[in-house]
Amino acid sequence: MLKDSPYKFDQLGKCKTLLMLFFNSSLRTRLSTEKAALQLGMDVITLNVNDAWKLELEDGTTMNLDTSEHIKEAAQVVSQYADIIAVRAFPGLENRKDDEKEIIINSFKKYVSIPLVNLESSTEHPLQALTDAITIEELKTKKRPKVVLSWAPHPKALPQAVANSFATMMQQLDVDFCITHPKGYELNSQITKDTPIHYDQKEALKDADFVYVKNWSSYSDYGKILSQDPDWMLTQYKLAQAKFMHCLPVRRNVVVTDEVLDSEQSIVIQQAKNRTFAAQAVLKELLKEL
Ligand code: AN0
Ligand code: CP
Repeated sequence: MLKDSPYKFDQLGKCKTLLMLFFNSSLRTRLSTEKAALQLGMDVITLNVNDAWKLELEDGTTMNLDTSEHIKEAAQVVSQYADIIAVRAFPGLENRKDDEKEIIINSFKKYVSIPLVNLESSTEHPLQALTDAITIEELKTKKRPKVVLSWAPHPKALPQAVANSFATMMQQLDVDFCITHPKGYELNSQITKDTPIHYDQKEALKDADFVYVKNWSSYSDYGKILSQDPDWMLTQYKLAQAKFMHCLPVRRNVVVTDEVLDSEQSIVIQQAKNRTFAAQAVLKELLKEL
């Protein structure tokens, strides 16, 4: 409905401000969420937090080193400038317990009373998962499609957030869902639950309708790169007749071949387009409550 009439609710956000805070880089999340807010008639303020004062996250510290301002004040201050706040804060990938505390997102939760939107935190990327669900729903040609989440190699250690949220979302849809990755790349079992896991990628990809490719670093050997095996790169042969999905940004010829990305079977551009409508659906619900 929002896709057909993007401006249908352009009065809902009138005189309301969305404040977006980015602790990390973004192309899609930043622009699609801004577009979503504008389509709802909101004003948008965006800050790259690294341009502001360096924030102290821990409680009770003596701040005589390089942090200038505590998140306690910063969160309360900035929330006075907005009606909805949205935050992106990636994990450090050094200490699992620290990352799972979601200290940045949870500090905002603790110190502000306005609605808070997660633009990818240490462990979750919910707006991406909502987008992915919308895209599968739009393009499926059978009632219960087979969806495979496949790990792929990457030169940098990446978070598990996208994979976690995608798995959580697929468990809620009427799809035949499985995950494939090399040994040692098991995601948090509290998230994967009883989702089938295959260590043989070819077996997992058999008869797939949608193949969602994503790299993540090890969860058990936390934040480590255990394999860069190019055999796990997605090729046209392995994709067969399936549609190719990725959240982007993607490294060509490392994660997936040019041939797949440039083919008609790649739906990554449509996926990125749907980011706007996923964000808009969420903001619309939040605005209704204000
Ligand atoms: C990030 C990640 O893997 O979580 C963001 C993806 C949306 N990717 C990179 O840092 C390359
Ligand atoms: N997919 C995604 O979240 O992209 P960005 O990191 O560019 O926002």
